[in-house]
Amino acid sequence: MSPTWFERLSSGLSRTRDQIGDRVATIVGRGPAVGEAFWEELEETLIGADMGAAASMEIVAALKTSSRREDLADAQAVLEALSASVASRLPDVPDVLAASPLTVLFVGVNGAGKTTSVGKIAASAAASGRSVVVGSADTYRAAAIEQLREWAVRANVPIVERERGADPAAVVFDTLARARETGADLVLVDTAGRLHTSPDLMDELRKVRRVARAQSTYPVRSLLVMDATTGQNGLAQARAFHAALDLDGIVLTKLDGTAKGGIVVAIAHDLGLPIVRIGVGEKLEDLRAFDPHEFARALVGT
Ligand SMILES: Nc1nc2c(ncn2[C@@H]2O[C@H](COP(=O)(O)OP(=O)(O)O)[C@@H](O)[C@H]2O)c(=O)[nH]1
Ligand SMILES: [Mg+2]
Repeated sequence: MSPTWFERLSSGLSRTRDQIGDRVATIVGRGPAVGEAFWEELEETLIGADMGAAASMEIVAALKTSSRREDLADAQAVLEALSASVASRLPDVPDVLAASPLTVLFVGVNGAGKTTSVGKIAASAAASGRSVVVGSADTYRAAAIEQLREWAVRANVPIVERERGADPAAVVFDTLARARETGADLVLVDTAGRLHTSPDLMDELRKVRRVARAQSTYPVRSLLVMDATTGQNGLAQARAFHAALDLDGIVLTKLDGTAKGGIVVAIAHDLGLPIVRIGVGEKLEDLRAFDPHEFARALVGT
């Protein structure tokens, strides 16, 4: 039998979980006294998993006040309290992608997982009966057009593209025209990777979005695709993208390659944006909706 989503998620987060679990076992194992040193080390452990200093402090402070000493008698009790506290800090909101009709722009730096995420989301939406069109607005690299085409074929959804070097806004224009003709209810637009430090490229994205809004009555959402392995650096990028584009959510990829899965907590704390999808691998079935309780359990390991 192929592994369930929770098994894949857990396996993807194993490096983070091992790190948190081992540290908690060590610090609890040092003795029954849950003193200042214990709390300090717990906080360091959370910061080490990339939850961010502010969120880590808040979590530890909350655990400290809510728990009487005997409640945290063993590592298991600490992990359970931690899991509940993490889950309570993660946004539990309706799926941004469930809206219909909808146009979604996928933005982010190179290699974050934009093209594969568009492909995976297109495939699962089409499989669940939605009418999808994808637009290939990464016109900088011929390989990107090629790559999205492969996904579109696999997902059995129409793709709109132009030649390399074409104006991405023109691709979006065409894509929305196609969506209108075919009555598609979900339009997914891949864009070229760009650094948040490039004002010209940020302007280009704003233009793409303006055209998307002008060309159709579908609401337009902008999702940042972010590579979880980039940690706090990725978070700084996310802040800049959010400031420039007023994002609607995050697609967080590559949680399988990192011991820093706590970045989810930092994203929620610092950006307050919903995590729309999480990725734990390269396969189609490795990208799914985010569930705070499920995630906290897989992250902390209770
Ligand atoms: N391990 C892992 N690899 C991923 C994940 N998401 C995407 N990738 C890989 O990351 C690489 C870059 O992805 P791509 O979609 O081309 O990034 P883009 O430049 O943002 O369009 C590809 O090899 C993907 O298969 C993930 O969740 N886990
Ligand atoms: Mg790409």
